[in-house]
Amino acid sequence: MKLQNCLNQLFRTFACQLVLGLFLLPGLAQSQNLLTNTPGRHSLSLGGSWNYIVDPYQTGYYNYRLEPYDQQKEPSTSAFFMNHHARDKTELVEYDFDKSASMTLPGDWNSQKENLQYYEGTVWFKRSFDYPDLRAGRRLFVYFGAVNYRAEVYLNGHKLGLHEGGFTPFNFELTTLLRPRDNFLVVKVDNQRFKEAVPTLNTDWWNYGGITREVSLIEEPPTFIQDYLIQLKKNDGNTLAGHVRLNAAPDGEAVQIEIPELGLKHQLVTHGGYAEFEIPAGKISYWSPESPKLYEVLVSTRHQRLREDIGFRTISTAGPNILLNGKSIYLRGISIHEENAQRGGRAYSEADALVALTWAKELGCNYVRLAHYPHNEHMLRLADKMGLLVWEEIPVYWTVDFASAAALKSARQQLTEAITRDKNRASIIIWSMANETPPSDLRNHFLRKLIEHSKTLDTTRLLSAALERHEDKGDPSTQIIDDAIGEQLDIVAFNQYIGWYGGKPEDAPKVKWDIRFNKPVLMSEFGGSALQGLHGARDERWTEEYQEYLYQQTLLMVQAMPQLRGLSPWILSDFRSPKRLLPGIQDGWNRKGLISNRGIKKKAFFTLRAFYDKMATQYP
Ligand code: GCB
Repeated sequence: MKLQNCLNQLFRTFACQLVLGLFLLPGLAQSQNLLTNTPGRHSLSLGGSWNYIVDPYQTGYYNYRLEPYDQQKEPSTSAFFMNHHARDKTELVEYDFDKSASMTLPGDWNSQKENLQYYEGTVWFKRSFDYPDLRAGRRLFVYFGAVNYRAEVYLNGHKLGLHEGGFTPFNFELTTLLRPRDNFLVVKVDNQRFKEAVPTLNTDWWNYGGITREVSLIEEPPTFIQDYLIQLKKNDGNTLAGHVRLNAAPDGEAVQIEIPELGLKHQLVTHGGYAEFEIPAGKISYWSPESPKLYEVLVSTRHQRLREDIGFRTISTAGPNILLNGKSIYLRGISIHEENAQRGGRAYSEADALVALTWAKELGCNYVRLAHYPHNEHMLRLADKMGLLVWEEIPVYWTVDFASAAALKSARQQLTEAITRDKNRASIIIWSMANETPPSDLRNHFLRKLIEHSKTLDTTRLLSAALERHEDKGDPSTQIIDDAIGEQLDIVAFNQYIGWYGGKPEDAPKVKWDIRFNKPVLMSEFGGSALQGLHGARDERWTEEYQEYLYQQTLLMVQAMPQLRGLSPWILSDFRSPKRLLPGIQDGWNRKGLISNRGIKKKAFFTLRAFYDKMATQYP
């Protein structure tokens, strides 16, 4: 009897692991399988109206013993992902997507529904669709631009996988579960903050929840082009280098790379679904902010052809200089959060991206810092077209749990997904690992792992992180930049708020800087808050005059810093932050924008613009 019990137990454990494996494996495997150049693929948007259920107790996920339904062999019809409807009048069913409210996706829930403004927790989304025409052998994927923070995705009652990280894309294959009609896709979204998440519990921005970027169905042939890289080789403006990866393929699959305008046609043959190449670039025109030249690139196999507009430029450093196509440049930048302040909520559309980048251009920028997480792909594609250099960042922000293996795993995954998605964008010159993280051995280890990891994914960009300065104990007028992680970075960037969080604006030009690296240096943030329309003396907090004066004084300091190769002041426009609570002034907004949440420019906008106009002529 004892033996029988033991065998039963063993069987249950095995069965449980098998079920867990079946449910979870696709999710774990997904980030290697990210489809890139999605705008160039055959796809169908699932944007529009989705039904949703707000579920703060996760009633649709756990039974009353708090056991997850999706880890049971035959999930109960009480599980919301079963999208069950009562078969007759006797059956008890306590949810109904079709009778629940709806919201428009992509979009966050906080800005769309007043009662969800502060909500952090689980919301279930459901959308039904038909897909009658999937030809034999073809494959179908569901692609999410981003879901904040944790997404569990189910089709027709079966789990496709799980994704964590609120600002990067992921996809799951649907093919075997698909029906011609009446499919139901259910997504459980949870934006609850937690310590080991990236970002962690504490941030200075709104934790917008939801399916915040586009959702689409992408159809592929049986053997398809998963991903490719095509950029100028590191430090070599005459060679195009990269690789093509098929989803899986026998050896010997032929791939063709074409750039018609350059008369370039190159044949590759895959080994294990993968091929690398180096091709003479010929008479190529380099991409730059002044001349953002993009070429039509075609990548094809006998099954499919993908097209994409790609620019080519080199980026490197020499001592304190940043060299774009071999020429020293000064980065006239601005930091940007991904928010449409006027409409309210997370920015998601190309039109949103155009508003922000047009403002940056008006400000005289040649560069933007996309803070504090990877932005929507629209931003990068537009930056490529408009000629803006880009700093892209992952949300390793402030007090991420550097001791946690789960946090490191998540940060690595977000970095992988960001670089995988954006590595062909000429605009991106910097991958940033972190923002204002407190130095310690654990932090250094964590960031080193990320630095090593990013080098395995892309060697052509410069690596940086927004660090902090500290005061010289013996001489308070001296500020030191010596964060040990700077040794591993190509560019040392630091944030400073002299005149706002400490001291007065007029202290700034008196500061002596002791920067202990022979590398290019960027001031990745400075600034102060002003309520647009509030006027007063230049020493009166919150007035436009205070902010203007702070910019004037900081820019005097900036001009006396010979190692500095650029700035990205904080920030283009006011943005929502639950930490900013001063009534009548902040009311839930961080007011450091140069433009208000109504789209009105503050005085400091023009101060910075005048400085950038001057820099553009001095440092063309
Ligand atoms: C910082 C942070 C940024 C904040 C900003 C502020 O140093 O990097 O996320 O929003 O300061 O306004 O205090």
